[in-house]
Amino acid sequence: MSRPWVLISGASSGFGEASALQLAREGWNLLLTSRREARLEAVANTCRELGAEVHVAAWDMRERQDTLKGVEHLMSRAGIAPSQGGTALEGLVNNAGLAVGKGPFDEGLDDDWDRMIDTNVKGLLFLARACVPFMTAGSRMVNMGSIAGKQVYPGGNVYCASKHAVDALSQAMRIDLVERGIGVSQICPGAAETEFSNVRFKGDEAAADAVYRGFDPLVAQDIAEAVSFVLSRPPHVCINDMVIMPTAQASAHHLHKVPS
Ligand code: NDP
Ligand code: 8X3
Repeated sequence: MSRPWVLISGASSGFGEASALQLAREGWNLLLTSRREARLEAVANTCRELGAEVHVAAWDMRERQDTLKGVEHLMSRAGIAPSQGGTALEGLVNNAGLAVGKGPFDEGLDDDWDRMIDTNVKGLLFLARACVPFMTAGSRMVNMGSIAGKQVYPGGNVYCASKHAVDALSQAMRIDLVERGIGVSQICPGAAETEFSNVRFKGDEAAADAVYRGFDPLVAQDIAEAVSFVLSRPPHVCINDMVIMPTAQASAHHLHKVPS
């Protein structure tokens, strides 16, 4: 049997990179995207060593035309053309996203708000819409939500709003795609140590490190295994929503930290 194809956004680091490696090990072929091409190529080469066929394309998901062109390019490289009786895209991991800044909304910066809303909400929509024509009954979409899409916390305002939008869109997409047999899942992690906080705090490594000090956070591999679980359910099963937290984090507001 030929290996199924999955497209992963945000594959240059964190959850996306770990998911690419996990799925390559499990027999998937990969289409990888993000903005940093050299990082994508490095991930792709490791996945190829694991036996996967891999194609990469770098673009900024905030650009709708680039997203459309990027998806068409990747589908053509992989020979994915279900409308012509060809193979289909069996998985989409809509993972790229970011937080930028943390503080009261009335001190928020326009550029930070634009980056979060344009990437986490509109970018996710652009990619999903571009990929659906290449999916068929049995294909699955996995949207990367967050505990920030279930609860809000101090200083999280716009990031939380963007992830609440992902929560709403995941439910709406599930409704819109049910008659086509395409399953839509959402994974909502709590605190996970990736490049997320380095991006949020704009390269302030001390601030980023402090987020994860005093407890055992999730690591990218924890989420990669959840992505793999969701994608590998039998055709009649759809995991609608999965909230995954570090054991030390009981909610967005309750993090048990032990001073070192
Ligand atoms: P990382 O910063 O490690 O990864 C984010 C990925 O998104 C990178 O590959 C980045 O690639 C890509 N990306 C960001 N902006 C764009 C853009 N405009 N166009 C294309 N790609 C983009 O963080 P995580 O792995 O932690 O984050 C992945 C997802 O998980 C995000 O949606 C995040 O909100 C969510 N999340 C993270 C949690 C955490 O605690 N870490 C918890 C809950 C959810 P590049 O820079 O190369 O473009
Ligand atoms: C990332 C987790 O709690 O920093 O989505 O918002 S949190």
